[in-house]
Amino acid sequence: MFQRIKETIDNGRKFLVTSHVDPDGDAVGSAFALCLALTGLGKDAAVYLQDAVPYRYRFLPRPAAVHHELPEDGYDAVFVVDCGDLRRVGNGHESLGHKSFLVNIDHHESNDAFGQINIVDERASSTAEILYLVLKSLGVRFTGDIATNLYTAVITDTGSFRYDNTTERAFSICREMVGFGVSPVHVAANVYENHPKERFQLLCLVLATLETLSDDRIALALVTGDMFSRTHTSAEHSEGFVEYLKEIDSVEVACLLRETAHGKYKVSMRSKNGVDVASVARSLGGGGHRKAAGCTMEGDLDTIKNILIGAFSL
Ligand SMILES: [Mn+2]
Repeated sequence: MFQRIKETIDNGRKFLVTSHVDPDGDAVGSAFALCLALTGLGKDAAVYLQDAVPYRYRFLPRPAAVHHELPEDGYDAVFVVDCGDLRRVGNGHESLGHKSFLVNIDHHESNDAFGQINIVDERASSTAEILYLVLKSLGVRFTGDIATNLYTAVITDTGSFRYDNTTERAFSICREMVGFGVSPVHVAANVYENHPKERFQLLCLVLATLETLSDDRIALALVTGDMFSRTHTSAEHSEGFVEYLKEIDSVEVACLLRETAHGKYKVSMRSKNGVDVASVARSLGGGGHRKAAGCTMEGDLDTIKNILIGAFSL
């Protein structure tokens, strides 16, 4: 299954690894791990991420070349990790789509197989889990740096082994990575206990907008540009807020609406039991996983709320 990836790497010299805008732990960890592995195989490799690495992932051991502007082409292949859709790469995705040989490694059910090689397994806990298997098949030596990236990717995408993508394999990969030198307490301290106090000032404003709908089965909260400026924060500080809404006992679906421009919102959705938020997100032009998905919506808030309530039919 991974033979074509091996041939691509064996026959190439220069590679680019990229992932999605607003990168999460799986995006950063997978991109860094793959780039470090390619470098370890003697290749010339670089990472391109449109957005800056969020503060909580800055401790991750990083490759020498991490770009936030798409570098000139000339790559033998571009690895796109953790992106269900090439547009999620952000700036430069069109030129990548036209000019490059793309290797798509992902675990989103909504992945549309945009690559020349597609390794997509929606049963994998994380892209890092698939990557682990790819790197094993390539005979990569797992350094402590690669292991820390893969471990962090798996724990963040499984919500620290709380979500239903938490499988025996997710645990066993993490166990193996600890064997390669990962310090779980070091990772947890950076990812979960390293927030600036401004995050909590922002959270106060966001929680003040909390409302529950459809007999308390839908929880909805709002983050506006004004809240970011009042608390001197940005989108990275609101990562994970939607998870708090899901902690309400009666809630089946949690939605966080983040204003990205006037009248434009990035909607993050999470579900607890049977509701498939990926299909709702897809019907609204977005994508994701059954229990964690997102889309972009435009218009006035009441209309958006009504569309969401109707779409979830709860
Ligand atoms: Mn992921």
